Amino acid sequence: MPNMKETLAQKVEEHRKRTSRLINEHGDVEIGKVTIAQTIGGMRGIKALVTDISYLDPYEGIRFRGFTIPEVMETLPKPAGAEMPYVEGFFYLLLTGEIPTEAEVQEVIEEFRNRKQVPQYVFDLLRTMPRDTHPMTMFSSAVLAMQRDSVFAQAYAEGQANKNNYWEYMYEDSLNLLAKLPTIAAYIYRMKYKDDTPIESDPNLDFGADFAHMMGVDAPYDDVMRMYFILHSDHESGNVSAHATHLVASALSDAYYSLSAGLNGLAGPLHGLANQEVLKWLQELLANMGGSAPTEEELKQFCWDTLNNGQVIPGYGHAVLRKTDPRYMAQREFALKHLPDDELFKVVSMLYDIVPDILVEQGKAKNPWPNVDAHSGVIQWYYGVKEYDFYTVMFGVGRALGVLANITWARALGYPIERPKSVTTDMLEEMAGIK
Ligand code: CMX
Repeated sequence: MPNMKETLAQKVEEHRKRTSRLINEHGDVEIGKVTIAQTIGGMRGIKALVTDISYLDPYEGIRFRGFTIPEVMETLPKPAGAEMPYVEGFFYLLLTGEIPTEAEVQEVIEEFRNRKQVPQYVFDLLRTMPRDTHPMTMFSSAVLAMQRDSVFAQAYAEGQANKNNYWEYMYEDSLNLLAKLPTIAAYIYRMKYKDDTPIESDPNLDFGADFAHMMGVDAPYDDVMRMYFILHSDHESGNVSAHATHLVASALSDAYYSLSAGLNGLAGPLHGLANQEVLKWLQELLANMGGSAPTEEELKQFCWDTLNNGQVIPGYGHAVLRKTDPRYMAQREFALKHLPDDELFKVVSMLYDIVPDILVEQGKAKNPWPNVDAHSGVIQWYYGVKEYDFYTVMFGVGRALGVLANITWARALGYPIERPKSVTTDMLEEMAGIK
């Protein structure tokens, strides 16, 4: 049975022919036009990136390697008694495009087990940082610090790496990194919020279960985290964390530099930090109600107050999606099953009925529906992880699965350094015929 790397190598070989053919024989085919609004407006909708790992349809939502979220949850192998699939098997799917067998998943688990030892200097570094440092700063710094161990950087410096084998070093770095991320994230959590009482990794547990164990939270939190990591993994290449990772990697920076850059982008309130913002906002809302359950009218008023204050309603809207995020729906289904009577979940459900109409009435947001961040914090809160400024770190662990698979493929297909062209405002005015 070929292992994950051998399977990937075969896929890479086949795929390279498709990419070369497109560039060499059809490189001049036009696939779109660019307007002034797109150039000024964050490049929305410009088709300028290629990825086969996930595709985001505005109305259907995300597909991972062609599979919808329910199909992923249904099809991938699961640990005995678990509702959610192994994260390792999901990573196999992202990387190779194939649904792994149980034996193939076990091999990936073994790969991660062999690579999960976090160097002591990472813990030392984290301990030197002021404890009130944002956990995303700690997480990103830890990833960056491990750059000294990059096998790509070393091979490149020693002249061993060439365009044909770059991806193999990127693959090694990506696996080395991924295997360590749950331990680093949980260490930050226990150090910062749980009186500095880190819990050792259990080598017999899978990615999701070991993270839950190191967080010190009982089942079914292992399933919560398998679901969480899978749902947050990938959302095409144009979102800030994926694109930042890809952009930095395009300069032949290694996986450590690249992922750290992506995490820094994820830490922005319009992106990953929104899940922290949602919980903060919900807590303010409840505090405003004096702790009692809010009525529909009170919720509407709070939403309008937020908007009239010039703030966004966190967890709602999206740059690409034009319907309720299926990642929101997957978490809602989980909540309906496991925490239907939770007070916070009830408020979140009420907001789902109220906010879209308000955003439509306000008339600004192109998508009034909830995104993934509107729901993830509520489930964490229910299971006792109430330190909401930690939530984006967990998003980052999940996002690493997608972006590291992507930059491994980008290296394999020889995607070049990114360098879009800029224009001046004068030029745009001339093109618009107003100058
Ligand atoms: N509440 C209030 N106003 C919103 C809004 C929301 N939830 N979503 C969009 N708008 C506003 C925008 O701020 C913008 O206003 P201005 O014209 O005054 O600048 C206008 O509607 C048009 O924006 P858009 O084209 O619909 O949205 P963008 O593609 O520019 O931005 C996003 C997308 C997600 C940043 C935006 O919807 C937003 O800020 N949402 C709240 C934050 C959030 O939930 N982010 C998480 C997204 C998922 C993730 O990456 O994790």
